[in-house]
Amino acid sequence: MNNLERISEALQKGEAEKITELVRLALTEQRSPEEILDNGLIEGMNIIGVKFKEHEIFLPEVLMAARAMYAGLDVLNPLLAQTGVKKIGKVVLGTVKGDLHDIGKNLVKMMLEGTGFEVFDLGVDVSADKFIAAVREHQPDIVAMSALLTTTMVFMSEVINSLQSADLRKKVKVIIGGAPVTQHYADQIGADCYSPDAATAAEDAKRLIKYS
Ligand code: B1M
Repeated sequence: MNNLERISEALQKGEAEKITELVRLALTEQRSPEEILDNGLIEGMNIIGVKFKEHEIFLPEVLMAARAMYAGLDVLNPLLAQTGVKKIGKVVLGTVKGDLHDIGKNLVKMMLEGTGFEVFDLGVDVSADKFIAAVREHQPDIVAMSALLTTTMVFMSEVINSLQSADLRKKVKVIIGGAPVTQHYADQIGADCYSPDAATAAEDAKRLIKYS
């Protein structure tokens, strides 16, 4: 078993301290932070998702896995989001109303910051009103929304409608993402962009503000 497989296994067991150790070790083996993230941490979390769906494990195990994921991200964060990059634009980011999943959203934040965006992170369970207030306050170039539940992705459309009613829609680009979200859904609700993963979200954000 290689170290990435060990990371995936430790994540599934919720072994946060071991994850910290294994991620550091993988870095000393010259593995890139992206490889450790994709083939170690996210790989383990995907297996957790399948086991949860098939009722092989329950919420406490998923929470432990999430905690272990954050232990790994704590080590990778400074490497993924290189600090000191010149700011190229502003993003208001949040997980939509009713939704408490924040691991993917936090990855998007890291990647955006690494690319040079200033990110105003509204957290989880963010209502349309909160998004609108943040847009008024921070005047961002982009509003970015994450949703992990089929029952909450509908609130993305509510935010876009509220931006329209508040006469703010033309002032911002809207990027959406999260496991149940698709390009088709983005087209349907009038978002400017669907990004399948955090790294692509950062590239798309740059493209949308025409930064080259
Ligand atoms: Co939840 N959960 N969960 N959960 N959970 C899912 C999403 C689920 C698919 C599990 C399953 O059944 N297989 C299922 C949703 C089913 C559905 O609606 N289709 C589910 C459910 C049902 C629930 C509860 C309802 C369970 C319950 O209470 N009975 C409950 C809901 C709570 C709520 O939100 N109101 C719940 C709770 C939880 C925990 C709190 C225990 C925990 C979250 C902890 C946390 O986030 N702090 C949790 C977890 C961890 C998961 C799974 C296992 C993993 C999610 C994750 O973090 N993945 C998940 C199964 C799965 O997705 N395989 C599941 C890793 C992360 C890196 O991926 O977030 O997809 P992801 O982000 C990706 C892309 O989607 C993308 O970039 C990332 C990769 O680079 N992305 C964006 C995300 N946001 C983006 C935004 C962008 C662009 C890209 O632009 C703005």
